[in-house]
Formats: sequence, C-alpha cells, structure tokens
Amino acid sequence: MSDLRITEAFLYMDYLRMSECIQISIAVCRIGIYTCFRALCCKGPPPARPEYDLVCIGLTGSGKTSLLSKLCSESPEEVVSTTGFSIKAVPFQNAILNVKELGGADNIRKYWSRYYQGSQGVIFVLDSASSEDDLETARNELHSALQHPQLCTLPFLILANHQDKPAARSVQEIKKYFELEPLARGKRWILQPCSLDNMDALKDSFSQLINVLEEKDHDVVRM
Ligand SMILES: Nc1nc2c(ncn2[C@@H]2O[C@H](COP(=O)(O)OP(=O)(O)OP(=O)(O)O)[C@@H](O)[C@H]2O)c(=O)[nH]1
Ligand SMILES: [Mg+2]
Repeated sequence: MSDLRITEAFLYMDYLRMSECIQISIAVCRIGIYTCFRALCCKGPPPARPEYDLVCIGLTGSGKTSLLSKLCSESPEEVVSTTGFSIKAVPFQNAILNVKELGGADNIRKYWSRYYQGSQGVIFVLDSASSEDDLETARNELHSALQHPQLCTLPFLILANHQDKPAARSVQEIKKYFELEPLARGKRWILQPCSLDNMDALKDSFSQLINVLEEKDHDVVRM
C-alpha cells in the first residue's frame, strides 16, 4: 500500500472516532436537557395534605392564641383575648390542622360545648404557673371535656404551657394533680410541657397528634 493510502486510512479512522464522540456528546446533552425540562416543567402538584378539624380550649391567659399564632408565623404582639371563637388553619408538612380556638374567659366557657360538634381532636392548653384556684378550674374543665359525649372518644393533646416561668409545675406534678391516669384511661392523649419560646417542643407535640389522627401511633396513651 502506498504511503498516501495509509495516511488516508488513518484520517478516515480519526474522522469516524471524532464523529462517534460528537454523537455520544449530543446524546448526553439531550438526556440532560430532557431531565431538566421534566424537573422544571412536568412536576405535578404536591400531593394534597389531609385536613383535620380540632377544637382548642383552656382558661383565659393559658396561651391558646399565642401558641397558634406562633405556629402560623404571625406576630405574637398582636394577640388579644379571644371573645367567642377564632379559627386558624395551621399548616404542617404532612397535614393541615383547622383549629377552632374557644375563648377561655368565665362568661364564655359555659358555651364551649356548643362548638364541639365535628371535632376530630382536642387541644387543651393550661398555664403550668397559674394559681391553685386557676389550676383547679382548669382541672375541672379538662375533666368535663374528657367526659363530654362529643369529645370523649377523640385524641387529646394537653399542653402544659408557660414552662419558662419559675413557678411552673412539672409534667409529673400536672399529671398527678389533673388525675390524668385514672381519668384518661383507655383514651388517646399526649401531655407535653411547652412555652412560647420553645417551638421545637410544640411542633413535636403536634407531630405526635397528627400521627394519632392518622392512626399511625396506637401506643400514645401514656399511663
Ligand atoms: N411567659 C409566657 N407567657 C405566655 C406564654 N404563652 C402565652 N403567654 C402570654 O399569656 C398572655 C395570654 O395569652 P393568650 O394567647 O391571649 O391566651 P388565650 O389562652 O388565648 O386567652 P383567651 O383568648 O382569653 O382564652 C399573653 O400575654 C401571652 O404573651 C408562655 O409560654 N410563657
Ligand atoms: Mg385567645
């Protein structure tokens, strides 16, 4: 074979290799563009979160509005005592809680039971640092709620709020004082210490409540 032929054959092989590389590069680019397009444009709507209707009760000043406002990232400075009731949709990663807060003043509490219908769970907020008299009133109200025909089968989240105050009772003291063990036997309930400045504890207790509402946690009655 002449030198010229050999050179031509080498050039042709180089040409084939180069075109192969170009074709592979184009294929890789096409896959990349397609993946980006799917990620940006074809992403479907996020799956709908389940919604639960809850009722939130507790004496005036226990912190119901403040806690719910903080969970909704609203400014706690604007909190005023609730006259009647107020409803907030509190968003969580895996659920939306439609919480109906009932004002806790003396003249409003007697109407609480009119607003229980349709509830799927109960949030009871108490001031762990309150006077003996107020604590006793809170205990009576919690006992009435736990025994009410429209609430007695529902999961209860009991928030022992105001834990940042030096006078706050511990969870063990509250559990004993509120006689939760005999009264709440057989019911699904969570007792959680919390305060306005500890959102992690608060969010954790709501996650537990959502698990109970979804019936993922069958072992939540803590005796
Ligand atoms: N130090 C302290 N103060 C709190 C805490 N939670 C609420 N408060 C304060 O307690 C006061 C009453 O809070 P609210 O959220 O209005 O109480 P509420 O239970 O909604 O009261 P009503 O709507 O009247 O039934 C406000 O000044 C809050 O800032 C807490 O954990 N620690
Ligand atoms: Mg309020």
